[in-house]
Amino acid sequence: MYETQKTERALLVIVEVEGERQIWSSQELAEELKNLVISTGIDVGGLIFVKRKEINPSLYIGKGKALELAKIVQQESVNVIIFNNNLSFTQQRNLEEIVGIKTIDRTQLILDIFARHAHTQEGALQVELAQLEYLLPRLKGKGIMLSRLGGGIGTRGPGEKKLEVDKRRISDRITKLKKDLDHLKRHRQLLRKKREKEKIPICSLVGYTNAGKTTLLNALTGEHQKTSSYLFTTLDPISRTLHLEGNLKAIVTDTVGFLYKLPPNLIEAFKATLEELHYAHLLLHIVDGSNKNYTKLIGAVNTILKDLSLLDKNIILVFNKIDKLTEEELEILKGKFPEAVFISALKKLNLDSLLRRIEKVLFGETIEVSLNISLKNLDLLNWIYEHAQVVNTQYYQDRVVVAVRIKEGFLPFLNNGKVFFKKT
Ligand SMILES: Nc1nc2c(ncn2[C@@H]2O[C@H](COP(=O)(O)OP(=O)(O)OP(=O)(O)O)[C@@H](O)[C@H]2O)c(=O)[nH]1
Ligand SMILES: [Mg+2]
Repeated sequence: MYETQKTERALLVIVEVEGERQIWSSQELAEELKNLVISTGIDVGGLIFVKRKEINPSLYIGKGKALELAKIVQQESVNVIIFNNNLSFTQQRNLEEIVGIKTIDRTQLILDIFARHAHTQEGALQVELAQLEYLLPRLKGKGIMLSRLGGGIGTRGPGEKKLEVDKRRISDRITKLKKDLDHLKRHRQLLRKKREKEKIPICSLVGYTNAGKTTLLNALTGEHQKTSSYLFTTLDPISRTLHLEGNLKAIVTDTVGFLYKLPPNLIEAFKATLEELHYAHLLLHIVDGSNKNYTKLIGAVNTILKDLSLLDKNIILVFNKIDKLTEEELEILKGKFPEAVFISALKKLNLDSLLRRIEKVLFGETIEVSLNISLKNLDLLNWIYEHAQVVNTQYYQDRVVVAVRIKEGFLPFLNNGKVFFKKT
């Protein structure tokens, strides 16, 4: 459906509005915008900082600044302007009239990256939904040039053919996409029910884009999922089995990366996937410990977790990429976050202590108990041999007494099977 066009060169615009609470400095925002743009395969041709007392409703920036941009466009060979802010349709159209080239905003840029990286049916449907929902309110009246609106950066829009359809058909398509997504959601619910029956706990990886979530999933489960320094590499979360000590198992799931000011309609479109996080027994919040902005990265992720009502989950904070830190830097970090785990997913450093922590949260401490089991209950005996370490067995006529080392998290399960145990 999508075609890659010739290489584009972009002029990036970072607008700082006076009085707006700025968590990130303009330089940091510019750095991130650059990385996002590079992730789309577009060259960065220039960078402009603009300070505004307030947003200009018709142009976002001032007329003078817009004319300045038009001049730069003529001098430098750039063919797209990318704002780090979100523009209204009117602002976008008016700007384009002045600068003479395509002008897109932060949401459109991120939608474009997502469109490139969605490979599964569900991922593609979610991105298309977000793209059309972004587009729809921008279709006011007749005669709007859809090709300029819907085409994303020009490479990954919802396709030429779709751009010719009218508002009505876009609405119909949105309804259809929602229905299809709902269908997939039900399918996932079935899978989840099956897992619940099997009593396998779920551990989900969350974190800022590029933190190393997929690298960690690969390291823990022997997978070979794609990782890269580009942002938003993972859009189609996968689940794999994690084998823990003593025959214990958990499911690890990867998640789409988070970002500061992730467009709300993207979160909305990905809600079904993100809702899965509610069923996780444990979240591993992965942080790129080598990024000097780690506090802001953690804050941005926590904001999204809060919006999704996930902050009351069991969460282990995991600082990744410690191979890039000096001993001293690592010690400082440890001092600041005594509860966190420090690893390198790439170099496989300290993964053991992460696994122990996961086991502890999911299954509790290992304790020794003695169990009194009827010999008729062979299923349970088999289960015990699978999930516990049997230390001693004494046979009687109709029953067996086994002393086992078992994770305390399993005790309620034994009790449901009406086995009485005694701590030894
Ligand atoms: N030095 C170092 N690099 C790492 C480590 N873990 C991951 N990386 C690198 O960081 C980049 C991002 O890794 P990914 O695993 O793709 O990150 P992610 O969190 O899955 O990113 P998205 O899917 O884009 O959200 C890749 O270039 C990895 O090789 C680590 O422990 N040390
Ligand atoms: Mg990933």
